[in-house]
Amino acid sequence: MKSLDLLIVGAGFGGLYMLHKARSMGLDALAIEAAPGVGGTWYHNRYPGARVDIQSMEYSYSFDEALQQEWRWRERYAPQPELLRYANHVADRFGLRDGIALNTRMRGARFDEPTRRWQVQAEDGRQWSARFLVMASGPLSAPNRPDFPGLQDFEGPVLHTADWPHEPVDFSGLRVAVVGTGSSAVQAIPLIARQAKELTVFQRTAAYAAPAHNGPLDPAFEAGIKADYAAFRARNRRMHGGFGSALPPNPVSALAVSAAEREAAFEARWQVGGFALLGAFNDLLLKLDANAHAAEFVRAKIRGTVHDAATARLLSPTHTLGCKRLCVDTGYYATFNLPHVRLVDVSQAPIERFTAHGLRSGGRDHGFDALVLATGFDAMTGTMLRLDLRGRGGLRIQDKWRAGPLNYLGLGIAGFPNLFNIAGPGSTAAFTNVIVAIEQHVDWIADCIGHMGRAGKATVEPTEAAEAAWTEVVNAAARRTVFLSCNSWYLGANIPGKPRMFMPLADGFPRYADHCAHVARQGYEGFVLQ
Ligand code: N01
Repeated sequence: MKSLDLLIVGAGFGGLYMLHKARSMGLDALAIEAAPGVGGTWYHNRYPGARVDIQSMEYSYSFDEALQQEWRWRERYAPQPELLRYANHVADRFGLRDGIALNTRMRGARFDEPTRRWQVQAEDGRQWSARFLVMASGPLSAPNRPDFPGLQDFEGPVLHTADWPHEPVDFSGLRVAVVGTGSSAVQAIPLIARQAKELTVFQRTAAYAAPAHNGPLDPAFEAGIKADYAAFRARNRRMHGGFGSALPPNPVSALAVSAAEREAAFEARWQVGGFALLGAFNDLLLKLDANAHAAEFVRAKIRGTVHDAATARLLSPTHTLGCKRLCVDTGYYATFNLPHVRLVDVSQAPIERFTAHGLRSGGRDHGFDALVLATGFDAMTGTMLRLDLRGRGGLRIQDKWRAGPLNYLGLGIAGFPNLFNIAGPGSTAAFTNVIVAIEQHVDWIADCIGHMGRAGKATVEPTEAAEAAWTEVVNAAARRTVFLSCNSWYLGANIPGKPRMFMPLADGFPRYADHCAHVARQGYEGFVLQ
């Protein structure tokens, strides 16, 4: 069994940077990756229209000045193929390939107390012994495939947005069904509609989508940022979500201005596009009555776009804006004006069953030739809970997390010494430009490992008390927002039977990062180092 300092699970943006960082510290590290290539999310989510919803100049690594200067993004919001090229470029540029075992799916890992090492097994039987185990397996990496009755009877192809085929998919001449209307569906639907003979969209909850206004990246804008990229990154790291410093949130309450001023502020942000809308006022994600104004603004946009009044009504969300992640779109609502596109509401009459040639819902049969499941993910915990992961005393992660993903700072788990989690529950990653979140996590983990070496410590593990207090910090942060007012993947509400616990930290990245740094300065307060 090969012995390592560090085993990293995943070679997406988290795993790649962790591997580079570990090697730069002289550690013997290996990243195992289930896919045949690097890139994680951007390897798997190849559905038509897949692109990032944070601007390219921000959704990229900041750890290397030469890398950020030399890489040229083509569009304001990078599409999936470009992001995948970027991940591959990083793997080559930093010579990471020989530290990555592709086609290697983790089966499980067990903490061996006598040796204080993790014994890690792959599905194919290979094993490693590692002092540290870093989970860079991603918060949105376990596709959710609802257990629809009769799905196996459907005779056409069944695709999932998060597990899209690598060969080109051609929907020409086909009647296509899409189930789901979250971020993935909102990006895919306009492009599928261009090809398909007929498109039927099955909607359980209507989506709020703000326009991306995507386009070629302006070279002058790029040059302006590159003139002092470090300062631009530093400004973004002080923003609530780790991005958007070019247009900071308006520090005014939506309730403190006239209706006309509110409308003008919403419209100005709508013209900027993407998440800018959520920063039109400082309380849109904190107060339901402030939020209601922004929600109505988007509904008016939908009514103004969609010609058929009944379809517009159905497309208009009634839940709190931003409570489920705001979608960023290109032509989503207008797609429903096309004569061959139909919207079917499955909120009242859920999908009863699939048949050989379609599905039955609300007592009606709907026929189609190909099915796209845009049904999202078992988010934040799904990937880890599918592993046979056992900590101290054989404690299974499934038992530890029976009532929800207990952790400290999102980084460590009591009972699982020397295991670190990147961008998981308990951290702000889901509300942050995730690359900013990843860099902060990796740097913190590397500092902790460095500290242990200098202090001659073998293990680091949070106390149960620190973990319990942190769970309360996460819960309290959620209670101060509007995020508890709807069913979302943040709450585990999209997966039947999953415990309801608000998983990400809604406290803002700067405050969280400062707190993690404070914990480190205090000698890793809340952790036991032995
Ligand atoms: O998944 P989702 P996603 N019957 O969970 C519906 C990131 N992302 O892949 O809302 C019928 O949002 C479900 O309905 P409901 C981003 O963080 C980013 O779209 O549960 N319908 C919903 O409409 C995002 O938030 C980008 O009632 C069912 C849809 O399926 C996250 O990934 C692009 C159903 C799932 O939506 C997840 O997005 C893509 C059932 N049984 C993703 N089960 C960017 O833009 C589920 N649904 C960067």
